[in-house]
Amino acid sequence: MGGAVHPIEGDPVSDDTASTDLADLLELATAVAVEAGELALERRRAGVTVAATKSSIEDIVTEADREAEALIRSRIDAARPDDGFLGEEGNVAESRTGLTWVVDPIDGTVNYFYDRPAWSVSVALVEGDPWNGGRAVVGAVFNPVSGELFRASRGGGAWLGERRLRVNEGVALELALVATGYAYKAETRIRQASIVEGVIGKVRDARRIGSAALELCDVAAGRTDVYYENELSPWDYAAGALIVEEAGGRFDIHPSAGMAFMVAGEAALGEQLRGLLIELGQ
Ligand code: LIP
Repeated sequence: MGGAVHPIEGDPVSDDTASTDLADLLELATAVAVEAGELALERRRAGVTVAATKSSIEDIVTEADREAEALIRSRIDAARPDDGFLGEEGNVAESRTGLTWVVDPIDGTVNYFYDRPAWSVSVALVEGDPWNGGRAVVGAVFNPVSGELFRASRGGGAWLGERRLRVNEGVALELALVATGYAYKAETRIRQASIVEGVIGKVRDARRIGSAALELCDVAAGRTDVYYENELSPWDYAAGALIVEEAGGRFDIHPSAGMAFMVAGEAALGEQLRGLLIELGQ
């Protein structure tokens, strides 16, 4: 693993966190992300069907999503039974330590369903309320198809394998490669498309993976310059946001008269993009 890892400093939430070395927490996050990712890949190779839909007919869940989240939950409960848990597929537990594991067992579910090689397992440990200002202290994002494992600990840097990650700096908006994503509801996508129409002519180009966690890791790795999206949940971004921050970038969620949106990237570029999005009525 790359990078020194520091104990949780500052105002520890409890004696438990004060004495807990982030290295142990990061190792746990990594181990469960890789194990769940390997399980999901095995299920993908055997063939995948839709188990149910959620917010819309496009918002699908597979049995593998549920099985991977159950695996992660069982491993975390065995190792750290007093921590909270917030999983996309419904595993929720109150925290007794002030720490909550925030998990997307398969981020990029539609890509997974279509066997497109762009999906990931995202595991973060968040200090505070994941829905209201909580910040990850460790995070791991694993792409089982490519084998790429992105990791970060607060103060310990962001890593892809042994490579230290750094966001692109000094990029002007008009030369920025911008990533975004779209919601599951058609009426929201129509609004998002109108925003993209206003952005696309003012930047280098736009990209869309279909996994927020991988989009954030791409920003951290300098593969795109900046990423914005709205209607994401903590499980989509908790780990990737820490990876971006530890790569020298910012991750901000901006309230808006329209739809609140997040922006991730180098600070000055993120601010330029925020201004454009607000101007476009985001
Ligand atoms: C996905 C996000 C992606 C977004 C998709 C979807 P899921 O999460 O990672 O950024 O554009 O609409 O929300 O549902 O695959 O875990």
